[in-house]
Amino acid sequence: MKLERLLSRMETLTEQVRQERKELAQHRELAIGNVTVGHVLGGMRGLVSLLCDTSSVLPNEGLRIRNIPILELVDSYPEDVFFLLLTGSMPSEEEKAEIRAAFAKYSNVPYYVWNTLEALPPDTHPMVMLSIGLLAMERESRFRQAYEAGTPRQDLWRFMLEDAIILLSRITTLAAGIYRMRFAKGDRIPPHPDLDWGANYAAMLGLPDPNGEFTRLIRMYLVLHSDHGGGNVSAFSANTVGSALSDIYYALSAGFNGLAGPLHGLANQEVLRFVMSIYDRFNGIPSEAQLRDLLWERLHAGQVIPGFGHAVLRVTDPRFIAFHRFGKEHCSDDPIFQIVDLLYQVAPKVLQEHGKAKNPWPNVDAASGSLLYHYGMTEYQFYTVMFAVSRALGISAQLVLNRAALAPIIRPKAITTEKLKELIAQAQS
Ligand code: HAX
Repeated sequence: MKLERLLSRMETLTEQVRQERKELAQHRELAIGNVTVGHVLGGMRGLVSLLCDTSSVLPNEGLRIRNIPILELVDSYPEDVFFLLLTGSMPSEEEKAEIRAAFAKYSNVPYYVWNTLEALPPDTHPMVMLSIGLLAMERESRFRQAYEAGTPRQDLWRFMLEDAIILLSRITTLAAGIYRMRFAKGDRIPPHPDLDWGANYAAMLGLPDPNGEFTRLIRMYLVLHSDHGGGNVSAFSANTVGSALSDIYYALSAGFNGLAGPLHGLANQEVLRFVMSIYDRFNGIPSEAQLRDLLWERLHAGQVIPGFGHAVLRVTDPRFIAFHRFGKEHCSDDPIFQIVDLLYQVAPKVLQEHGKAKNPWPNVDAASGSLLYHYGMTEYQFYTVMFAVSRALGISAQLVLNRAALAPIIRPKAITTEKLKELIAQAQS
């Protein structure tokens, strides 16, 4: 693999990270927070207990990738953002060429993966197909082969990086092939070695793109979803699996299985389903009052408003802002986008009145699907795969960095309800 520049940066970075972790470990006993009963009952929400340097999510601002606000990266190429996630700097022109070539080099998916996917029942969810497709390729993991050959632990990150590049190189081909197979779109479109990662993906999906707008959307989509800190379900699951020195195929597949949940990545599918149901019910775009009534009806029925709220964010998600701007520019006549736009005006007020959601503002999933729909990707069961392909960038970078840092196995402690009661009684007496 010809990645000399990236490898030499990573070597320096690895030294630095290990040194830094050694210094930090001297303060091992210093308390930086309290574990409360609320943390134990509440899914560890807000409990600071992980290190993640690829990106951070600031409640009042949103995502920063290596401290760069996401809105400053919307016009970047996703493979350059992978370089940024990994190393902390944007690539030079030579490094850009190197990473682009590496992402293109391994983009053919082995035949046995297609055979495996073709054997599945035709109504299998595309996220299941993606997860199975990745796991089928596990036999090719260089990381696992290196581990079995007795490679010292401090050198394993190199093989994780090789696996990451190969996997990222292939995942767009795999996802596009799944799209075409699952939704009977015709033959697979092979990867084109001269195209950048995002353009190749757009081309392999095979949707009409007469003026390159869809390709632009896909590049932006891949960047906006590329990473979101280390504590979300998919990143946390993938890193937990990776911490057992399972290779990237196992780890990413595990992360994606979490992404497939409706409270996480499946929300983009749910949003479109919801928007379509609004369109069908009103035979077009509802009035503000009709939409408000419908949202209340939903809340009274104990259902969430998909695309709104967030576990960490307390403002409109900047990724939503980027998609919304794109929609205003390119799809403002599209009724589906118009309903998304109307929801943006009405839903926050309703959620505020309802008074439960800590964040009434739209998240990334509120607009992304309406744009894909506009360009002809009407099969919303596929939207979480779009999210997953993008998130593979960030999770892969995190897995490589964690192996470089010699991060230990993740092993929090669980206690029984009885023990928790006992601890509460002790504290009260
Ligand atoms: N509609 C209705 N009720 C909502 C709500 C919404 N959009 N968002 C939060 N609430 C409710 C919660 O269900 C919770 O109710 P209970 O106390 O009865 O359990 C209460 O408000 C407090 O929740 P919270 O602390 O504000 O939010 P959480 O951290 O518990 O959950 C979620 C965050 C994103 C899961 C939540 O806002 C939600 O379900 N949103 C709708 C689904 C969605 O858009 N998910 C995508 C999130 C982005 C993402 O991760 N993408 O991958």
